[in-house]
Amino acid sequence: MQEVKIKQIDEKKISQYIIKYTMEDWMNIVDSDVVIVGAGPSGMTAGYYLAKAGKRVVVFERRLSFGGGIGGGAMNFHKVVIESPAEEILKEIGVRMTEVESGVFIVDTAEFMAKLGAAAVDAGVKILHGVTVDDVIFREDPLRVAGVAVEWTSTQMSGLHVDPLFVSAKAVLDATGHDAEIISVASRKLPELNVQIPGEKSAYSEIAEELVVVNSGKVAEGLYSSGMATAEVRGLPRMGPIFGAMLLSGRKVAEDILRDIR
Ligand code: 48F
Repeated sequence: MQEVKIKQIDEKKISQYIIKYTMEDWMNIVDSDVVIVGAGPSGMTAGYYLAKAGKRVVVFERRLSFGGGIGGGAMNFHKVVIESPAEEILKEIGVRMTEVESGVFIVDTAEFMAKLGAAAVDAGVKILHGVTVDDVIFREDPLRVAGVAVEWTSTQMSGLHVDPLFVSAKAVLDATGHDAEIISVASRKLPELNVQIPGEKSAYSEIAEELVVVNSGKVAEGLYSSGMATAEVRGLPRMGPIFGAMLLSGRKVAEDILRDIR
């Protein structure tokens, strides 16, 4: 067997490197162009297009994984359905698909998550895991959302009273899925934003997909929704394990944000 000579590193140097480079990243992250909350399909797609256009984008994800609802597929089956024209996006990032009828594709959930995450990271998106966003920052004259408050997910789970850190941004995207957590907290704490939340309706996949895409976009100045957060905020039906609209709504909201923060 070939001898393998492994470089030896002192424990304190391991710590020093991690701390130094983490803090360097955070010094930039606290002043981002766009904060995206949630590394699900719509959030990562939005991040991919925003970073490709040169914006400084951070995604805060509560969990230690990418993909949000992709991994669970439908009832844990490892396939989801994608419909035209969303396959354009998957082709662009190299996801293999089987066309099961004209304009309808089936994909593997693990490949979908891994390649979407890799595409976003390669485009320049910073994805931070284990971070929960629990509030927004706002400014008056004109009234707008100007960033978010972040906390470690583990701190939140512990129930300890720890104040968050703040991250400023020109745009905040709520890509948190069915609960629209960021828009919900903003509408509750800032009634002057005048955002009502009718709540998501039961399933009607045929119409829900298009409705989610066209309704994704600005909710208030500086605050945007994509994916299932849009269904919650606009009172639209759910659609289950068909994911075309998640990708297309991410692309659509990225285009809207690029127009607004140019
Ligand atoms: O739910 P999720 O996948 O959002 P999406 O992009 O896609 C929805 C589909 O997965 C599926 C569907 C499609 O037909 O119905 O449900 O709308 O991903 C949302 C991500 O946001 C994270 C959460 O852990 C998940 O990975 N998240 C939620 N709230 C917070 C958060 C928060 N407050 N801070 C940080 N991350």
